[in-house]
Amino acid sequence: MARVTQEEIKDYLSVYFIMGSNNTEADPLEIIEKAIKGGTSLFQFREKGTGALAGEDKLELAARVKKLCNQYSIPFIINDDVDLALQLEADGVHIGQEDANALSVRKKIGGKIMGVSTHNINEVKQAIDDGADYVGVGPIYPTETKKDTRAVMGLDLIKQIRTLKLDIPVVGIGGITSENTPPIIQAGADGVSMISAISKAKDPEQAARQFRLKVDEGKLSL
Ligand code: 3NM
Repeated sequence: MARVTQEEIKDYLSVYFIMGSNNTEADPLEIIEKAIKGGTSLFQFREKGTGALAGEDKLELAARVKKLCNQYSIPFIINDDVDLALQLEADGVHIGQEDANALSVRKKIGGKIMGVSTHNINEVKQAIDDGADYVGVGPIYPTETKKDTRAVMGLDLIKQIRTLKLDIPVVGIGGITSENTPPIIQAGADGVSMISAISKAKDPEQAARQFRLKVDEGKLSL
């Protein structure tokens, strides 16, 4: 697979929805389809934490979600599980600092999209050296969804990346709602990622649409 261009990545990061089956009481496929209809630009399959599926069940759900993403032509990315991403021919993987080494992941996945979670400027520089296509920065705001996050960091790291003119697309994560999205884009992020603000929304399609509106407005105002 040819490497996706940086401009394409920036566009994909706009409304970056992440979910696993344990992030909703409803049918995950229904939530994801609504989120895509509302304007989700990339989906990450993150089957982690209490009640997460494993083995065949995880594989089966991932395959169905991949099909859905293909149907709507948005990239399908898998969290952490590089072997599953290769098996399903996903569009990419996202790894954290505690997951596999980014350089070895890049070698395994060739031109697929690789995102890396980062929490300070050294991790960002390392991710760039290792061949990341984008970095995730967070938690921007307090979150209830992931229990083992680092300290809440606000917008400082995003601003630092931009001040230093590091050449890497950036997406914010952690406690993000459509209401608190504008300052993240103003600070220089290319997009926002979220779990609960869409997965637990009464109307996931409308929730995604609000995010899209805020991100598009924010980017236009820069
Ligand atoms: N990673 P919500 S915060 C998966 O800080 C994840 O790296 C984080 O969920 C990080 O949008 C987080 O519901 C959870 O706050 C985001």
